[in-house]
Amino acid sequence: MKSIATSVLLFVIAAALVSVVAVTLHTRGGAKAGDTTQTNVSVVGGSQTIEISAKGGFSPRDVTAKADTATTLKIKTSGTFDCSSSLTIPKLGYQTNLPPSGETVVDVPPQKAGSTLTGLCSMGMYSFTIRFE
Ligand SMILES: [Cu+2]
Repeated sequence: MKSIATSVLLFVIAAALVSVVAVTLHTRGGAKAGDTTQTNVSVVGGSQTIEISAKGGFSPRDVTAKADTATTLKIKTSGTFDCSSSLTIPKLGYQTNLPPSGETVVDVPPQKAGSTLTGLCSMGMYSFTIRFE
């Protein structure tokens, strides 16, 4: 009898763990779907601002933005001491060392539809890409 009770208990614990994992995966899926709504791109008065955070890489890594629009890139750092603080945007001939914490503004001239702009850490290990449509 005792062993049956133990088996039931183990089954209940296993079921609980499985549902926790399922909920966690589902929540992650939701967060990914949220990324595509692009909360980091805002368009105000004919120009757009794109926010990207740099710490252990860049986030978000894939951004879709409006073509033919003056663009302000805001790179946010917060306790960033890894190499993602060394940012280059080859297409713009831009290179800077981001402060450990703060906001760095990069003015990006209007880009053609279908073009992309890629930012890299100094070693090319981390990157982000903005697609203009
Ligand atoms: Cu790097």
